[in-house]
Amino acid sequence: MEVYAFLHYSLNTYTDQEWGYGDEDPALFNPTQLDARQWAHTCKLAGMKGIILTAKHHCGFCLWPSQFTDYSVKNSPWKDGKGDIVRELSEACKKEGLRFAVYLSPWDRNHPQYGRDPYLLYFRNQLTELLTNYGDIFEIWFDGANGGDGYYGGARETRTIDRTTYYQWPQTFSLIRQLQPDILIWSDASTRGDLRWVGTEAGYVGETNWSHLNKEGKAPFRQLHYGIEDGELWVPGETNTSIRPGWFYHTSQDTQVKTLQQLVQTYYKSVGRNSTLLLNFPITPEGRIHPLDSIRGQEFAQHITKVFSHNLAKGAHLTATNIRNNDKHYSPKNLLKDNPDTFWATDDTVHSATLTIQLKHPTTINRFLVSEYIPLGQRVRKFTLEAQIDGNWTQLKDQLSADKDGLTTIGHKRIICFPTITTTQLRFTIQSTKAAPLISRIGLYYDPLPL
Ligand code: FUL
Repeated sequence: MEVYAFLHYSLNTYTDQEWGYGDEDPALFNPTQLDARQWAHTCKLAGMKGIILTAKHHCGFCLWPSQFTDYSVKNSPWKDGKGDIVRELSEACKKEGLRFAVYLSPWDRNHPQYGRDPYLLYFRNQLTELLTNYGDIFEIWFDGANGGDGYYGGARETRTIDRTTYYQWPQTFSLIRQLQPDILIWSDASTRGDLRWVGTEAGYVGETNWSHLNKEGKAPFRQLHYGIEDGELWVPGETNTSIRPGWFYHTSQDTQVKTLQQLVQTYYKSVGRNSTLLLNFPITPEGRIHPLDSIRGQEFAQHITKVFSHNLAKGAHLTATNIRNNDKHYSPKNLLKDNPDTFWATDDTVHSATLTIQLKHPTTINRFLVSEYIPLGQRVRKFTLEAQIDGNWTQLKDQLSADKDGLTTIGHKRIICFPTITTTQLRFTIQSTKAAPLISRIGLYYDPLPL
């Protein structure tokens, strides 16, 4: 899905907070222009394929009228307590052709039983409501922040839990998979989910980014950020970040919306590094995505579409040092087709190979895109990219990379950002791979926006 949206909305929106304590009055929740269609339409125009909504954040306030608590929209003045934001957004997403997903905070600073056994039943009841009543849910997001001080039904105390055991994740996961067999579970709990946090919320993943993790419990930063080359499980990275400094809306941050340049860099450092990008828009107290964020989101999508809709390698002559069985089925010609199901492959014994790209005319470029055929795994460890410049083969470096090892993993998509050059010939060399490389796509592009 490459790029999808996060929407943060709760009582925090009305108290100018990031984390509610759990005692905030539901009467504060009173949007005057709430329009889930505006959210969905804005995300669609921002090039997003789906939306994840904070159905319940740490404060415990529910954006749907859960039958298991009074701490929800049903006790707010909005629509006289008859509204359901999860319903409105799931329907708006359907209309826009977007997929829909939910964030449900395991930590609940309002619930009297949080930290004790009965809360688990409550948590699973809520999961069941969300995963039963709102159609297909593509992802469920379980925040890593868990336990601490809170209101807890008036107790106003600190409750710590063992986040690896308290939620009994194995049972909770099987309930989820039973209710929504195709769902992706985002979790950094002891039981592996289907997607992993990349260890930072600043909007970038490691240049080396394996989509694998191991089965063991909690992963340290290195493993989250770079993946594990020989990990047994397929757990791709999802890069989450906000278009503003905060996740929730604060008027004081209207001047700090990320610039187009920052968003494009974030794209290169996430989608361009074999990760998805989960970009957050905060909802305003009126119940809208702010015009500044909405316009920036559209500029971002338009920019990416403009740059990547013209593959300047189209029409190039491609030759490879090895083609699997010399069979045209695996020819490098596949690399310029729009068909993601075909690829260039080498013989099983060949683990290094060079592809030469002969362009028809001198061409000005500064981006190289390459994709592996992911259904058969992520394989490439190391590669180089060279261009003929003034009669010399010159190594092209990734300007956004701090990795001294040179160019490493590829995965679903890797975009190399190098300084602008004009050339007619390039060489893409796979130097090391875990098995015969299977490359499904290459592209050359020019992005006029400075990095
Ligand atoms: C964090 C939370 O504590 C933030 O409030 C936010 O929801 C972010 C996406 O995840 O861990």
